Amino acid sequence: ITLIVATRNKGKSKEIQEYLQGFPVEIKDLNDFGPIPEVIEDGETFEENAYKKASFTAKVLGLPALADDSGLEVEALHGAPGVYSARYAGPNATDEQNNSKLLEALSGKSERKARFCCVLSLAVPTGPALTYEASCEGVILEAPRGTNGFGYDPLFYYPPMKKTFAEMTLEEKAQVSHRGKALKELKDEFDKVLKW
Ligand code: ITT
Repeated sequence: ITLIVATRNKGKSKEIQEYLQGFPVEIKDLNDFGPIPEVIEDGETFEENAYKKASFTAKVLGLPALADDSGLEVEALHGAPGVYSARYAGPNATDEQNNSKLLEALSGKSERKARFCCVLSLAVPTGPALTYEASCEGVILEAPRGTNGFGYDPLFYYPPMKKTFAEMTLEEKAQVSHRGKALKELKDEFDKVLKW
């Protein structure tokens, strides 16, 4: 079976493909295809956006598709950037620009608790989708640390491992991250997924 990972985010795709290694599926992501119309991510929740991306991709390509909608919820910012995490500093913002904007928004604040959320949606060309979700709690540092990962990883400190996500290896991050935990749920149900 071919499974499409419905993302153009290379950091995300790498984590998902690494995690699903050993699955009896051939994995491709959207960067393996030519131009495909973009899904408009205008949902108010991670779940809505994940479902939109997965079902649209499955329909357009005629193959099962797995989408990940994720983001960072910062307590002192009342849950922002949340579903807007990818474009926090603007429509085509880079990770660096988003991280700078986050540091600015939290400057002078001592309350720095945050949570990464991930919703995975697995869709087939026709029919309903399966949903898996998980989160991971941590703290936003005052300066970046580490060079691995992507997005907000250098600012997201995970106290139990005394490291930021950007200081972890891919394997370490997968064990504790929002995405790793959601993928584990999917993996645990893979027999069901295959029959379905
Ligand atoms: P696709 O929609 O093509 O999958 P995207 O980057 O636009 O790519 P999202 O809309 O789900 O994806 O945005 C998620 C953003 O949240 C992502 O761009 C990062 O800024 C942030 N994010 C999510 N998971 C993360 C992680 O594990 N580490 C760091 N940042 C993360």
